[in-house]
Amino acid sequence: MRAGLPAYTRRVKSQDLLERYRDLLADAGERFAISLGEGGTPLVHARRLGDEMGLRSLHLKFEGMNPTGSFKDRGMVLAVNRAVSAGARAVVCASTGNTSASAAAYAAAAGLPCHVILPAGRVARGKLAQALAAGARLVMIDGNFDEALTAVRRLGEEGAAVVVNSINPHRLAGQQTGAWEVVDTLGRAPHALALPVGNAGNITAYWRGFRRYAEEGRLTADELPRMLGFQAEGAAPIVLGRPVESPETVATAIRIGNPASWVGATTARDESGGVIETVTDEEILDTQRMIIQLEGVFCEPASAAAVAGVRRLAAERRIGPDEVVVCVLTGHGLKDPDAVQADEGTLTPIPPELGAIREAMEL
Ligand code: AN7
Repeated sequence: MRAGLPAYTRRVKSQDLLERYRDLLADAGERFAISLGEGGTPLVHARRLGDEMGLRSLHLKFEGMNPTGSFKDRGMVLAVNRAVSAGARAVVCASTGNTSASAAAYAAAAGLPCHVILPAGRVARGKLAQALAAGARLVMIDGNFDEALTAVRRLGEEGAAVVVNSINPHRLAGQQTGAWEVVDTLGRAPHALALPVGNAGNITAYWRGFRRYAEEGRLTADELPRMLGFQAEGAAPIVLGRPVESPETVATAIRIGNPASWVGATTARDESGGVIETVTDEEILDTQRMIIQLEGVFCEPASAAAVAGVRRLAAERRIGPDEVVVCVLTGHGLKDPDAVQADEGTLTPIPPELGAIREAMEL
């Protein structure tokens, strides 16, 4: 801090994510002008959910607690800071929703225009509201995420704007912090780490993060976790071994048919002795409800895919009851209110009379 400036004039405080991991992320003397307080998300020991699944040490890394409600903020903060340093005039991304919400917020904080290319009709309402509210310039295409990303790559090559999708290396660099926080909080690496796989950037970044900690001597090589990735059955290119032309799933965040970090994901799986498998939409929604009703943690459908996968592996005894397992809950449930499946009560009004209310409450 410069002498004479009161502390509150500093936007980035020492506990902020990029400062906490400065030794692993920053160039010498690099200044980070922008932070929204990303990272430092809760790691919840899920005792009731774990009991239900036969796991004694199940933990939920609740990434919905990031400033824009998803894990994307960890990488976006670094990508946008560096775009600003490089003199960018605008940023652009393709998105199934969360990347656009994050890009819009960080670009707003940086005073940069933000363009987002979205698949029409398939972006959850909360995510769309976030991008609109932040003043992003929305372009809806009559196509899917993969087609939007293809266009964005071209726009980036033409120099129209800096691409802040995960093909921007600063995104995955920043997302390694998720792995580092898990190790720092647990005091060790888990035996297994599960996450949903869409464009496959996050599984790539987590594995890179664990490997980096091993190189730094903060973990030993035999402490590295098995990486468990889960795709939705209707959008499972990596599991099938070929791109899916028309991906479909209720978990719109991971409705992706040709992931950009495909090789990163299979490398993480193979080097760690892990798996990438599918879960059905029904398992996803059922597990989303279990997580909130047993733990009070509300995540979006895509995030529940990771827990649904772990649930299946635990039932099949492919994960042992005493293994330390972390599931990354990548996004907040409030992002996608339309996906909520209620099984109790009714939204149909009744007369405001005690008798009728008692009856409705089944007292
Ligand atoms: C909640 O916002 O691809 O495998 O454009 O929003 O790293 O792609 C979102 C992906 C998981 C998959 N969970 O992560 C986008 C986008 C949530 C997500 C994923 C996404 P990657």
